[in-house]
Amino acid sequence: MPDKVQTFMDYVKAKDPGQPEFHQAVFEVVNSIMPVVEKNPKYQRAKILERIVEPERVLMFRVPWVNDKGEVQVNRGFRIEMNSAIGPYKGGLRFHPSVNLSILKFLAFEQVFKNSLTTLPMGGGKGGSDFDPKGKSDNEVMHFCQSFMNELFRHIGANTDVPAGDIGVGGREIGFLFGQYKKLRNEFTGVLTGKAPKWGGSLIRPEATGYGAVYFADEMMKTRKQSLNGKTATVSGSGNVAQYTVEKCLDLGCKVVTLSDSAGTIYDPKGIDREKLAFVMELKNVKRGRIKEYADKYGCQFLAGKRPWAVKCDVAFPSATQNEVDVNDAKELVKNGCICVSEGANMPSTPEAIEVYLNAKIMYGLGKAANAGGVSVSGLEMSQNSLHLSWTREEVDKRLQGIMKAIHEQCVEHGKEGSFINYVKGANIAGFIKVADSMLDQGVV
Ligand code: NDP
Ligand code: 2IT
Repeated sequence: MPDKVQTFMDYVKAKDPGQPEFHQAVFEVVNSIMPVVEKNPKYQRAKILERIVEPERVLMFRVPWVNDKGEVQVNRGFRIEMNSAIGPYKGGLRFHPSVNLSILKFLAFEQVFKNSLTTLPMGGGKGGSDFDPKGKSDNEVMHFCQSFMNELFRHIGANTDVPAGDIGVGGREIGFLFGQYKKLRNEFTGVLTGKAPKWGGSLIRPEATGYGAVYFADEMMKTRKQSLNGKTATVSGSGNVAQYTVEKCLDLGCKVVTLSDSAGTIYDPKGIDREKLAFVMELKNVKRGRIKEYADKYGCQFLAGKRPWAVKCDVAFPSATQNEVDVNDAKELVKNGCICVSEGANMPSTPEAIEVYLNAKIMYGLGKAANAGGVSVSGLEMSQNSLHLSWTREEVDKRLQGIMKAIHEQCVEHGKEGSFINYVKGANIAGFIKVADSMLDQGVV
């Protein structure tokens, strides 16, 4: 590790010990951008690095609610308002028992650079709770969401901070959160994205992250005169991002052979076709069941407790959670002939796994570039809300494709190393420069 990066990481770790995911996310960015900072004394004088790792505001609050048995439950709510240099704080809410300050700070930090790459005016934020929606009734989820919003509402707004979904937060939760916000504020505004199209949501928002990750993979493949058509892909997760990754792969003639959840992986060598995908969507979004039921129904293998990375593929789409691809998984992927990794999830690859991809010179699209389609269409939802109109599917999809192309171009511009494109470097530098220059313009605030 270069000296300057080491010194800065020592500073971050001393200030916030016990936040390993946050340190990991900061390291990845700082390792890419240090040469830019060293060449630009203006960033050093303005202490841009020291300021950019310090959230503008961190909110933590009690979320009490009553379950169906009449018992009082207490969860913890968070919102990290990381950076508003280029627009209102924007980013999802995660409901998962593992949620803590370190995880949300890493996600908020990533979001700052991701949102900068989208070309849209959005700052970075993230929030959520250690609430576990698994096994809860709709009624319990509603009461939890209402209590969560009873505190969050005073900190957010269509021009201040605009939350959306992430793990454990989909259309159902956004509906309950929006209903409570509207009741408390007595105003109907675009304060959340991922709303249903009937009441202000954008078409293609549910599809956008998965579609975008596939569009990004397609852009990467084009740089080597290849395409996804006829290729085999592995996908992890079986939630929102994974489902629409499969759908767009099918559109482009790419066969997907795996899906997973925290209990294991299904391996379907014949490929997940549209009928099987419809089964997965019903299973996961309506029945809220486990992916093993796919293996039971279609008579394929269930790899209990395993991730998909030992399955041979040309392209991998990690779409579940952080650090789900470790160094051994990455070696296995490369050994089995994988030529492209496009991350639907946030920070799914460990730093050591990323080194494996870069050394093997495979195409590696990191999350903040490859999964930016979701927040991009959230940005388009904000635009439509401001205009009080809604665009067609075709219009939104066309804009999404244009944005994914623009993100890819920025990565090429800043990440070219001879004939190789280092997307890590490209995305981090491009994302950073816009935010850093905006911070300079706005003075020491
Ligand atoms: P969902 O809640 O819809 O699905 C999450 C999926 O990942 C489930 O299959 C879940 O399995 C699995 N998963 C979650 N946590 C773990 C874990 N600790 N170990 C193993 N599997 C796990 O979430 P999304 O699809 O929305 O999000 C997936 C990823 O994509 C996240 O990293 C998120 O941050 C990222 N992302 C999401 C965007 C969006 O628009 N929704 C935008 C950009 C990125 P199980 O049911 O067993 O928990
Ligand atoms: O990680 C992400 O980009 C998201 N969860 C989506 C954020 C958003 O505001 O749509």
